[in-house]
Amino acid sequence: MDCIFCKIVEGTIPSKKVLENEHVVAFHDIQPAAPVHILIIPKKHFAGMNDAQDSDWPLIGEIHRAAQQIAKEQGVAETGYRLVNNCGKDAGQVVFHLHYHLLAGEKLGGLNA
Ligand code: IU
Repeated sequence: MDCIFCKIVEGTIPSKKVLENEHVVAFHDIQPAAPVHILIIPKKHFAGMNDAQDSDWPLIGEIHRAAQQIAKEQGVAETGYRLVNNCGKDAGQVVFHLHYHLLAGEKLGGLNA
């Protein structure tokens, strides 16, 4: 399968990883949209949120737990952060391996801004 995020999981494409455990990898986005911009992905490949199976919900929970840990480690837990999943064309999803963006480090625009 030709998936760039699977290659990042395997390590065949380099990334600046901030967290890795049995199920989840997190790394710096190559085109940061905020001072802190980290992508959190499952090691298991699925294209996006629409493809999550019932058995995947614990894994989605693992991603949220990783986000909580990363926010603390990046020093943004108190100032605040946003966790975003883009699902499909209208949301602007361009990489079809499920991922969440953790954005922080400044006052974020958009929702409630
Ligand atoms: P999106 O939710 O699919 O739109 O986000 C994809 C993100 O993946 C986007 O912010 C890219 O900058 C980022 N990215 C990356 O960090 N490394 C890569 O090799 C590729 C995309 I391709």
